[in-house]
Amino acid sequence: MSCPDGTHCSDGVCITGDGASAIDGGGVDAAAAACADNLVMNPSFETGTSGWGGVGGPITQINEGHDGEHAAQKCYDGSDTYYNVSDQPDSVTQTSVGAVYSTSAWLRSAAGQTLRAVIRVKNAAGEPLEQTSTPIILKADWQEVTAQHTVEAPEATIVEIYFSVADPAEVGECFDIDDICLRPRPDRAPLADPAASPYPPRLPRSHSSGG
Ligand SMILES: [Ca+2]
Ligand SMILES: [Ca+2]
Repeated sequence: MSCPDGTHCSDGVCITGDGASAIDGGGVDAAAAACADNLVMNPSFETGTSGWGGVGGPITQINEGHDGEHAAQKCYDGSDTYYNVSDQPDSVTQTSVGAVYSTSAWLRSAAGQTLRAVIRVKNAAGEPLEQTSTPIILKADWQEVTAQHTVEAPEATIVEIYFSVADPAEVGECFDIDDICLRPRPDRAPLADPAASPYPPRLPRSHSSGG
């Protein structure tokens, strides 16, 4: 069934957005549905690039998207040794030990750069404490990259995400990004059910270690 603008279909009923994901009415419905608890403010760039910044060059809205009609493009201008797209301001301002976050985004670049998707945790002063990153080699077609991080530092306060090319090949290279998700996972560490673990299963230990 089809629903009016600003609503979406759920179990055959047209309902309005669920608060956190109802940023605007401009074509973010698919992304919102795929990332219901999204912590980022502007995940799909349908109305611009607000909520995103980064170093090493400008970020602009482009008229093609993985989700919707638009994405963001980041281009290297040589002003730093690397370039990235970073949430601005940082997406999470209060976290705690044991909290688990997952992020995902869709990226593309015909230049074939290696990019890292990073979840970084900082203290209240904004100093980095810990991070997890996933590398991806960009291609001309859209690809999804994901990363997950469990907060461990007692002074952890802020959580941010960024998507960074550490070794640009040349000034003027760019990558496109769209459909960004950051959400808390309900399964705070430690995970009780191995079958539900997002991590690869551990190799069985020696039987002699039992007791
Ligand atoms: Ca989009
Ligand atoms: Ca940031």
